Amino acid sequence: LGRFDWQDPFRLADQLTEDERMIADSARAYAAEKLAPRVIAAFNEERVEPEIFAEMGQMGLLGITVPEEYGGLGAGYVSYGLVAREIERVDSGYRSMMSVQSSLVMYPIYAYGSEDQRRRYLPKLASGDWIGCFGLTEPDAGSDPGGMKTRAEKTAGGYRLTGSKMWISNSPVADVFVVWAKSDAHGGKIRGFVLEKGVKGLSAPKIGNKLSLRASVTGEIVMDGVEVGEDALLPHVEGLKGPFGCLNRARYGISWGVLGAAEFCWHAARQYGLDRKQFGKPIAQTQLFQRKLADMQTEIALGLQASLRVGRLLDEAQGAPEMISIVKRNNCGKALEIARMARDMHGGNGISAEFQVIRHMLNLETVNTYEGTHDVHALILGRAQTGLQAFF
Ligand code: TGC
Ligand code: FAD
Repeated sequence: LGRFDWQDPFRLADQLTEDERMIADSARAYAAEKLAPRVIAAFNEERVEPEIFAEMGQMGLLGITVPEEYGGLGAGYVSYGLVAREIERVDSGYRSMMSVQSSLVMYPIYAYGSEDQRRRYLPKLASGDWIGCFGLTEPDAGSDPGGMKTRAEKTAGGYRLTGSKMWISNSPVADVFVVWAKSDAHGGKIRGFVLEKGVKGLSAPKIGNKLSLRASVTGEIVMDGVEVGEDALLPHVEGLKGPFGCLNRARYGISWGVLGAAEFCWHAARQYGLDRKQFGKPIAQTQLFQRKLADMQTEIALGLQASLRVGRLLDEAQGAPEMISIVKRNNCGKALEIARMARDMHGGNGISAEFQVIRHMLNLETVNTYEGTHDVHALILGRAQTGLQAFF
């Protein structure tokens, strides 16, 4: 008979390569030593710490799937998922910072950019010297990004961009803005542009008063007739498949990340149940408490196996967007339920910042919404099995 490790029921660790284990271990050590000690204050004070990008860059955690010649690690998607899991074990906001930079800024510049754009941006984004953001969502176009109003008009030397983006991670501290706009010169098709901080007409005001993801800064992107050269256009993609190609990668990473947050909550609830006595015995010695622990362990173990499978398929260029919708939707929804359960299992202490489970719970509300809401992914999967679109 095999051994059973309650923390790793299906022995995920045995299914990884030596390199993958090393990358996960170093991300875990960084997250525990550098991120965990500052997160409670950062969340409470809604304070973003841009130096985290440079720290992550030094650890090789930014753009790890990008080839080494552009500053990445040239690692696979399983490694990327393992890093997301370790960072989000501390906070979803920190994972957001990492995944926007990697999947939503470095990936499109690598996959859709010119050689000049790759050389100009990727090494500085990989080192964390430059911070990137990704502008797709608008005030009136969230789940339906095809309804965007931002326009790029042709000028003599390039384009003039006008419009505004809403709910953009990292934008107030960003140096590099990947934005999506309908381009008159391309028959109104959606095109990607790379803008740089400081260009006239570009601003990125912070959105305050968030009660979720407070350790990661979120803002608008306002483009008031921003003039850029032809070299700002991402030449190799057009249409919604441009931004969706990036979202596939980020959504997949999120499917691992949220399980890191869920594992934190599960372990915290277990320990709390062992320490806390009521009615003369540890609350972990009650049937209801143990059933909750069993549910948490089961959902996390199943979710991790599913994400590992999708990651292996992505590494073999066999991954499909619908597979990613299954793991993004399932793992976010399950992680949110687990965080809510862990909050309950901590009783009154569960609402204290010190015990951390309510912070994860609040963060996961955002993660369940961004990158395609739980229900939008249900509709993607419904369409894939019926052939009938139910979006409109
Ligand atoms: P639809 O007709 O389905 O597709 C339009 C075109 O796009 C292609 N496509 C994809 N390509 C690659 N990967 C995918 N996953 C793709 N999904 C669609 C499709 O083949 C088609 O191409 P073509 O060549 O035929 O034109 O488009 P639709 O307008 O009906 O959209 C449907 C829907 C609802 C699925 C889509 O709009 C959607 O997914 N909405 C959710 C929006 C979303 O996820 N926004 C995310 C914003 S970014 C963000 O949240 C970052 S947070 C990051 C952080 O802080 O960590
Ligand atoms: P809506 O689309 O208005 O949805 C509201 C509700 O209606 C949801 O429950 C949804 O499921 C439901 N709904 C919508 N359409 C349908 C339908 N057809 N059928 C049934 N139900 C439907 N965007 C970026 O571009 N870049 C970023 O970096 C970024 N970072 C973010 C960071 C944070 C903290 C947050 C909160 C959001 C971020 N977003 C970002 C935006 C995010 O992707 C959107 O919030 C998300 O796509 C949902 O869009 P919406 O908020 O407009 O909600």
